[in-house]
Amino acid sequence: MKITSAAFHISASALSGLPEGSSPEIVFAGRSNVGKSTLLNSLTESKGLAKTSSTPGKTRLINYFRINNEFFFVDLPGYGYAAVGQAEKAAWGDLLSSYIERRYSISLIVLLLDSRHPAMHSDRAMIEFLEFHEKPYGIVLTKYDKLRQKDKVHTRRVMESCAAKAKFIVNYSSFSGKGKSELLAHFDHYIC
Ligand SMILES: Nc1nc2c(ncn2[C@@H]2O[C@H](COP(=O)(O)OP(=O)(O)OP(=O)(O)O)[C@@H](O)[C@H]2O)c(=O)[nH]1
Ligand SMILES: [Mg+2]
Repeated sequence: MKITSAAFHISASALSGLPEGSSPEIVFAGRSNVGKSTLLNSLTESKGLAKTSSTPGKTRLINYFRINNEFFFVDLPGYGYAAVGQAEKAAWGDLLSSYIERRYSISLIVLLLDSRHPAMHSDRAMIEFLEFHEKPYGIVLTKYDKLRQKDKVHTRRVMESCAAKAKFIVNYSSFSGKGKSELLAHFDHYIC
């Protein structure tokens, strides 16, 4: 897949605010600060399209980006952000789970995991959730530029064992561009 255009479309804080219609959606999910928004910018080669920050909790809404005038990339708020209160955490959790469970136009969920800590409790819970609901998902191991050489094989093995139904596992660095063409090639299978 080649990305020829990318533009912000809409932000929503509730399911009722999501776009109508049946354009397919490729959704980026993962813990806060794992690099979802940076990955979206890297794929679309547009630096400021999705807002990024070194402080967790930057993305707080469901953000839609129109790609190639054909489908959407969806940038989700991260889960597991410690600094928000319990009530807000629960509300986000409800919004994310009901979005993933009920939104029929989702054609692929890309679950981002930090390659240095790939199987944290909240990530395993997300994988279980996706597998239980039989959602098509693939894994991107982010910040691969920071992973030590000696940990690479271990990280891969851990992922293969705990994400049995993942359609793919891609090593990614938004800084070097590693994994980008591989990931875009996977997307071809989900956008007709
Ligand atoms: N070294 C390295 N840092 C990265 C990479 N991708 C993202 N980062 C850094 O990770 C931090 C978080 O990036 P974001 O893209 O804002 O993370 P997010 O998952 O969207 O976070 P929330 O919006 O809080 O859920 C930023 O400081 C990025 O520069 C990468 O591939 N390599
Ligand atoms: Mg973000």
